[in-house]
Amino acid sequence: MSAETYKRDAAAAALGHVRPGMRLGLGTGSTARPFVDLLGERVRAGLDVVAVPTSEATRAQAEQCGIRLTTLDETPELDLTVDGADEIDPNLILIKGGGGALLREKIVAAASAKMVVIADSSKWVATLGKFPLPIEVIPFGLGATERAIVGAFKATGNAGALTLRRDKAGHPFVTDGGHFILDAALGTIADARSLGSRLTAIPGVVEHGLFIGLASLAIIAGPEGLRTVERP
Ligand code: DER
Repeated sequence: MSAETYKRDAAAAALGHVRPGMRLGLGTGSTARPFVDLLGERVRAGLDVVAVPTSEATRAQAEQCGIRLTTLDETPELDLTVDGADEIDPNLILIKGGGGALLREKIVAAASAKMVVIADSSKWVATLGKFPLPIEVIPFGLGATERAIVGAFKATGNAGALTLRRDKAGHPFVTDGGHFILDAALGTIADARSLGSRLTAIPGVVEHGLFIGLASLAIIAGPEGLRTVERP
């Protein structure tokens, strides 16, 4: 079985948490995509939900699927967000942002009573950090912001190269919010909580890809089947 099949299995299981009338957050990426497709099938069969997409890509997909959309201005409290992740640790701390949507993903997850993270088993790790940590930054003052980020690494026992993410044409990758992304190859993340707090305190940092205390349930699909993990 392929990773794509496992992603779809996890997405299908997450659909079991959706109830009529719910206000949903729709994640972004290759695992969230089958969830949106499957939700669209239910909607076309009569399920009444309303949803906030976490990216322009998800908005376009959800519109095509016929899912009724809203915004956090109209609907500031959501019942459930379903999203993928780049890494998930046993405390359900996540690294997200591989697809560049971490800012809207975090805003939507934080506005939700519950976040369910869905993934194939390759995303489950004992220790976070093999996947480079995405950090969304304001283009103005990039050099100074990079320097401050390196300082935050040192202060929290972390180290690793920072790389400005680029698109296929070699230009800096620009997020839906008009920002850049720095990917931090830390290898292993020491003390995710204090690293997250230090990064948040840097003026040029818009958001970082550590999702701490947001996901309450993980649905992981792999060769051994499906398993669910609750946040300890
Ligand atoms: O960019 C993101 O945050 C995505 O949700 C990412 O975390 C998961 O993407 P994937 O499902 O394509 O691996």
